[in-house]
Amino acid sequence: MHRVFYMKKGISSIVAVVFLIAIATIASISIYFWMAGLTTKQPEPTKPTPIVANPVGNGKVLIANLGNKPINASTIEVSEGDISCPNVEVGPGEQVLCEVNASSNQSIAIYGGGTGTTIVSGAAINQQTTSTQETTVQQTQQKSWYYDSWAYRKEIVITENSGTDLYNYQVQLIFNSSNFNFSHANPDGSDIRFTYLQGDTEAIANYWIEYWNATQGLGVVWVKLTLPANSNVTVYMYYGNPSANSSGDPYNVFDFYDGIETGVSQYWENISEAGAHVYFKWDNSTKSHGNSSVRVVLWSPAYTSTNAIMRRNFTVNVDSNHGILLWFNYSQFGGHGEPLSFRDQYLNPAVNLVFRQYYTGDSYVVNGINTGKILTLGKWYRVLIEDLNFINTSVDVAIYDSNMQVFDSRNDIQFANTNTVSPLTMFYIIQSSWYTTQGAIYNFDSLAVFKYVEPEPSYTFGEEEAY
Ligand SMILES: [Ca+2]
Repeated sequence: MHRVFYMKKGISSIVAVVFLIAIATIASISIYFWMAGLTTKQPEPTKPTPIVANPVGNGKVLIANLGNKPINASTIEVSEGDISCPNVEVGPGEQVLCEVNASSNQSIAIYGGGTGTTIVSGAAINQQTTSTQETTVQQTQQKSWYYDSWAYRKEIVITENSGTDLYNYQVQLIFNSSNFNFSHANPDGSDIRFTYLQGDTEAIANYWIEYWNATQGLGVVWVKLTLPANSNVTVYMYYGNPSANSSGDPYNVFDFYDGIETGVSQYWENISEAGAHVYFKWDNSTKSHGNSSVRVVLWSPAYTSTNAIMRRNFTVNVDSNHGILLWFNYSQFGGHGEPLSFRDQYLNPAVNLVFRQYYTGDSYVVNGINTGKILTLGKWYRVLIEDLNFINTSVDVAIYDSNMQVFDSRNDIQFANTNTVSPLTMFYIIQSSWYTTQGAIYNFDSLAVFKYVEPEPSYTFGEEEAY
């Protein structure tokens, strides 16, 4: 018995070990497949992106993306009738204007972004714009207050004047001591925020502070809005929160923006002719906005027609419905430096907007015209170019100093050759060759493309409200 017992016990131990190994192996395999199953699990369904629809009359509905993800306007649908929206991506805080074909007294549901429903009445859609504005006024009086940690807000009514529906249009707002109490906001404007009214709902509007100086009592801010033709949009500017940090982002505002914040990007291309010298450097010691700008040294050592050229694709087609913004700062004049040169894809000089100053003491030149104005070395200037209609030669150029005071402006600039290619697709900086001893050295920053129509939208400021 003992012997058998021991033998049984011995066999039993081996069997137990084998069983343990088998169980461990099976468990490992099971856990492996369970984990593998987890990792290949189907993704969570996309959460609905909330939208709100605001009838603006004349068969049109303004639809706003209240979520934090883009939606595609072409996927917006209605429960009854037809809806026609531009096939564009509508980012967070952006709006799109859609046309709705609904019967006069019908309530329809509008779906967007995979999602939530908003009910609007067909009667509201079809009513005249004038009565819609009355409705908006009543809704304004309901006194929503989007940012409840902010002490003040000011109503700004934006009016579309060109008779065209403007999608995601960058409205340039000028604040001064007669329309704004700078002492109620942070000295650098870091607490300002913008919303726009959609029915009785406020939605965040994207914005960028280009300039803000409380001591001087001057601010320039770009706010992106969709504006139905000949209609008003109500905007609220919030301010009065000392602990708020700046949140404006030019990349969310402009059609194109390059702030040179993370080095000279791969988008800049050196297409210089042989022999030309190009230094194109990221520079965090001199900048107009953010952390850095780009420092450009272009030099053509030969006394021949050698060109040093850097170019960057705009990523949008720049035509008469766009404007261009740029900040620049010379540290050396020289040669035929052309820091602002807008040409077509064939480098067609007929659409070249030459902007240059040859040497210290010379006045600068725009499109071959001596302006009689002398730029100062080491100072930032801002140039705003609007009405880019090269075919009709009506380009407007305004130069501002670093305090946003007008330094010079040139309207309806004429070009020698009106037979030009439009739109512009690239931005060039060019140094021609004629002087062998030095080239131009300058920094530039905040290259932006914005939408532009004439007449531009206008705006009126309401009274300050306290929370
Ligand atoms: Ca910058």
